[in-house]
Amino acid sequence: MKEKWWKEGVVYQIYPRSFKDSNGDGIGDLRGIIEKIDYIENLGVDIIWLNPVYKSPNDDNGYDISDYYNIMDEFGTMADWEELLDKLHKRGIKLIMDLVVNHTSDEHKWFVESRKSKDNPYRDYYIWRKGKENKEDGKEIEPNNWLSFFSGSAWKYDKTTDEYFMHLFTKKQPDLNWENENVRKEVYKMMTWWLDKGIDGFRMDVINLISKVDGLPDVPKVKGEKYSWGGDYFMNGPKVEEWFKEMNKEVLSKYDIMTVGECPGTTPQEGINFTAEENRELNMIFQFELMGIDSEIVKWNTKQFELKDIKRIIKKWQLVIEKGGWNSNYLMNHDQPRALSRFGDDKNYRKESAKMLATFTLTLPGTPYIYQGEEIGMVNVAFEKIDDYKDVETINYYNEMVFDKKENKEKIMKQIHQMSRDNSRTPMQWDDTENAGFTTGNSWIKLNPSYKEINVENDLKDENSIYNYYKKLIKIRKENKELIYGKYIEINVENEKVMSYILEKENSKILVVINFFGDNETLDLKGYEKELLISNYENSLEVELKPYEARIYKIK
Ligand code: ISL
Ligand code: CA
Repeated sequence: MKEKWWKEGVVYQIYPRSFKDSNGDGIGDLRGIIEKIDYIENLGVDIIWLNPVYKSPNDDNGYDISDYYNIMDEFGTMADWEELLDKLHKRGIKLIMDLVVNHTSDEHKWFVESRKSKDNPYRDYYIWRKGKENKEDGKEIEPNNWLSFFSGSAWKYDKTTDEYFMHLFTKKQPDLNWENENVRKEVYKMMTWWLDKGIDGFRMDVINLISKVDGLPDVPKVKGEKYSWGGDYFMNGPKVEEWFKEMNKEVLSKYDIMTVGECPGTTPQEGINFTAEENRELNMIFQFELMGIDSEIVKWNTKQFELKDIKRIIKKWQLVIEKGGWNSNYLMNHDQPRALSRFGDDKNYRKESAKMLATFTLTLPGTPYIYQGEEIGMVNVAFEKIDDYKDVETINYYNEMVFDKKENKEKIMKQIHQMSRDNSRTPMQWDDTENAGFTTGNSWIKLNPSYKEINVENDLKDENSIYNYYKKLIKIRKENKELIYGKYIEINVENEKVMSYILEKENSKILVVINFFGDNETLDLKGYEKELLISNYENSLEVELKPYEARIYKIK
């Protein structure tokens, strides 16, 4: 297997709005990140993925870009950004930027032009269609019945030209028309511009959505619903690989960079197609299978996850690596609830289960991603009032369920407490002073009151903190290349509570044992002559695993 820096590196994701505010306006910013470089470096991570910092009206917190070539005012200036890049590079930390090109903001100049008239040169930059006649009552309806990611139709009517434009996300995020060669050229030009500024790669937002099926047909109707999920018609569509290859040839292949494509709804076979080296497309993708193990049909309908699903998913995605591609491993990001609250126990075993989950993410083949706050065991928040939520997906969901569908408000708030994206977007908890040291002003979103106890300052002081455990794990990962390039061999497959696997590289082996739940378990490891590298408990017994206990051994 070829060695690559992006296989060996550990990624730390920064959501700038919530990381550190440097000027008291309540919004995290680039100078705030600069202030915290020591902190990041000390953790031992190698690569930063920065969520979008481009000009944006912030309908979807920066994922609605109105100018790809400039920095959002709230976040600072291009000079601040350049200083950040320079300072990171001086410490040997790489920076990958978010690339959001499935859609733009409706305030982007291309869209402002596009909506003006049917013969505008930018018209075809977006996906415009006429409405169609509803057979039942003869009234005009949307061009098709696709549901948007964030509730309601994926189309919006525009009076000026009496047509509809497609938006798979919010109404302020019109989808670009990748069929148009000029669109692709503009995107490649913009990517080149950023790469020439010295960045180290891209995290590509919903990049497997750029190719929609021909004719944009209706999806089979879900009974009682006006709009239905059309994923099959726009995920991994017919031209997606052709355009990945083109992008690679025109742009990516010219630089020593890393690319990770966010690809919801992707199978391992597609993962292989997108990432196998000889295909010259992407380096790795984010697949979503683990994010679905605790819900049914829609993310809001949650259920208890089962370890057998985790085992099955992890095993099956090893195929991607075996076939010459690469994986990425994450348990959360800015779109997901806090992993610790979701897959661990944030009340009785907060530290133990946070360390357990860290052990899992950092010992699987593939590149690991840590999301800000995960390294100190931050937990979900439960705001009482819907007004305290800022995320457009959450607010749209609440409105649809409570006002349109007359669902019980308490039930919906409970779902929001569990699954809202704002769970991961409350500000980083630096210390126990007012506003957790995040801002001296009014924070753009309320803080999680847990900051009195859970904060960076406490974790830095405590030798046995979650933060220091992450630090040790990262070091262990670097010192034991089996954890990066080793072959994944699952053992005790039938065990429904404990996950254990061996990573083998040239006859050298690492054994990982993880109790995923809050009960004591027994596991016979007598057959292995081994040395303990790390555990989340001080005194590990030979056969008994304590609640959420995780251990890494070197096999002799
Ligand atoms: O957030 C989700 C579920 O709660 C996902 O469905 C998410 O919308 C999907 O993974 C795409 O996410 C990305 O693109 C969105 C943006 O809102 C997300 O923040 C981004 O990560 C549109 O740009
Ligand atoms: Ca600020």
